[in-house]
Amino acid sequence: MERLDEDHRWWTGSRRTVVALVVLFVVGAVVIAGCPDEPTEPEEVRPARTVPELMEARGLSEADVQAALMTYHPSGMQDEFVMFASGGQAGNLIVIGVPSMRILRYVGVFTPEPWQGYGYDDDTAAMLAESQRFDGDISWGDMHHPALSKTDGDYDGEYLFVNDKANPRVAVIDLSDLVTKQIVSTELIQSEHGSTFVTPNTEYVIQSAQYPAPLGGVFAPIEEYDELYRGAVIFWRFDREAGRIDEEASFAIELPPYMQDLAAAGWLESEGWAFINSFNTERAYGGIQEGNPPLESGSAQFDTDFLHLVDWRSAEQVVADGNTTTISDLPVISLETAVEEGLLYFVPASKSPHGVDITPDGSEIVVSGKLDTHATVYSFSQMMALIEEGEFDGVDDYGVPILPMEQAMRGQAEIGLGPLHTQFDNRGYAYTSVYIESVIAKWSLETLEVVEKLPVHYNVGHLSAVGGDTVNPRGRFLVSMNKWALDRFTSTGPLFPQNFQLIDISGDSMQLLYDMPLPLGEPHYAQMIEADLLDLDTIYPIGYNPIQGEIDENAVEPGDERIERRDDGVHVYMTAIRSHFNPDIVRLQEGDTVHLYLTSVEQAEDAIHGFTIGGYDIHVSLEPGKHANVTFVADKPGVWPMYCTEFCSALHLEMAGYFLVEPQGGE
Ligand code: CUK
Ligand code: CUA
Repeated sequence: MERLDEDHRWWTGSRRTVVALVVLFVVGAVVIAGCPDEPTEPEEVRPARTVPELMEARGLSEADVQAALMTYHPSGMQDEFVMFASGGQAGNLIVIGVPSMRILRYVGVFTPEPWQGYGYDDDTAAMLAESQRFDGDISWGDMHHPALSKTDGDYDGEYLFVNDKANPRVAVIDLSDLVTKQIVSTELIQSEHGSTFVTPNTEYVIQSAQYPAPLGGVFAPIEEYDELYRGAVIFWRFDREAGRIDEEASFAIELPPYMQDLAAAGWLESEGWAFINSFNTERAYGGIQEGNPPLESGSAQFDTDFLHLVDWRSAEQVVADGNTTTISDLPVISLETAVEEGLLYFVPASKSPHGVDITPDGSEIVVSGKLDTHATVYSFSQMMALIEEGEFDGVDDYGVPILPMEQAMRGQAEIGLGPLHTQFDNRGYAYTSVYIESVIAKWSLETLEVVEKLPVHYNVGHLSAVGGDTVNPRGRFLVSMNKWALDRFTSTGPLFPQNFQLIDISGDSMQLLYDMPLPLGEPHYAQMIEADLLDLDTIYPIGYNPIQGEIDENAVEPGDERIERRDDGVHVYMTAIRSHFNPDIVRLQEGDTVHLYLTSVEQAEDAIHGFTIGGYDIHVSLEPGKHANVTFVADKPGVWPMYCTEFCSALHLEMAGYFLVEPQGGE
């Protein structure tokens, strides 16, 4: 450090001082000598302003300017599409306007979200707590795949489902107010990945396991992997009237201990069937220290793995007939029954398959191999014919019939290195993300020929086109969800953002329009829908409890504010309106149980209040009309200011009051 300082303090060295003075003198002499009698005009340093000047100064091409004009939204102009993206490990949902790529909202799902008061009031705290498996205390989630509800195979804009891979959970988000309404969890499986995917009329939300484990969360030695470890697929029944998953009407099917991966539900021709790909047909389970190959190579021995075909319509009947075993509160169809009843078939898929996607007409299923270069296009009708005629290439170790691959597929598209996921447009093209090659490959569904590859930056995982996984893909835009960002953005240290790249797919060739750094999660998948297909309420009726879905029984009417001391504690009926809480002084004794009923009696858009009491880890968001209940024990004596946390009016700072907690025994 000292040495560095010495080197840099050049002005302290006497020799350097002499050199510097000489330089200054010479420069000064030149300046004076060069000074004519009349002063020269200083060169104009006006910053670039006109379009040509800006293009020149910033080195922009015409394509850049065109891209800017396609994405720029002047103040007040709204986006045509809305993208719902997973927030990854943040366990929340990200709402993004497309094509501007502006983040509009986060939605708390598997993780407490302070701004929304999500996880802090009684109802949301209970919802998060009840979703805990094995009475655990999980504070995060690993969200992967948002799924919009569908009617006749197309988005209907009513609900959205998301999954937690780490702690098998599925959440229901209501698109009338963008609030998480329900989280269901299961102890049947110990990890999941093939979720959430919905059947064409959202009869079921599909959740399939990933890493096999004994069903029901019991222990078994890993040496008994083949015999006791299992995968499973759960069909969560969605009750659209109630807007909730009906756990009672849900069921599961036991699967062999391959690592089931993504899932998809067929539509139109293939309606009634679900498709789940898998890897690790080898049933490797690692054990590097014990002389086994690591899972990455142990699971890559065979040339093919299995795409699972599941007849969920017939499975419904088997469940109705009671031909199930209950595990972890779910009726489970055993593997044996699934085979007997013809509910489950396999067809080989190229090495280590990842995506599984249904073509818009529902007639074909596209599966890519991560360690292969192809996307395989399976024909649903050919597979059904093979099943009908009982033409199998034998069975696997669990007795599941295997369809011959060659006769099951129409063909293969030669895509490139590491193809993953596929989406579709309205002009007969498929778009496949190619991870290792870092490109989006556009190929013709008719000829199975790649027509174009667009480099993306870098290592694309999922991609999302507008309606790209429906019977009605819209084309227009595609977002490449890249895992690596490398040199794209100003550095933020060792943790890089994700890179969402917006691509225009409406022209003859794909055009990259915009790079959006995403500073959250590792988002995996997203879905895009027309903004005007959403019908969001912006004001709740006064006293509405968004989680209960009705006017809360403790809703407070203006004029009805009060504090009641009862046997079970102190009941505080409080309203919020610009710019006061009423009551604004709450007198308590140490140890009192406080039942706080908070109603916003605002009915003006965007007039949002927040409520907190210092010291008590309480925060509530009060959108217009919203009601929330907060129960807590006033166990910390003292003077606790309460205040509004949203700058709601000119007198927002005055929207405050006190919780006075008198110590026991009075002091
Ligand atoms: S996965 Cu992440 S890139 Cu969870 Cu759908 Cu393929
Ligand atoms: Cu209400 Cu600030």
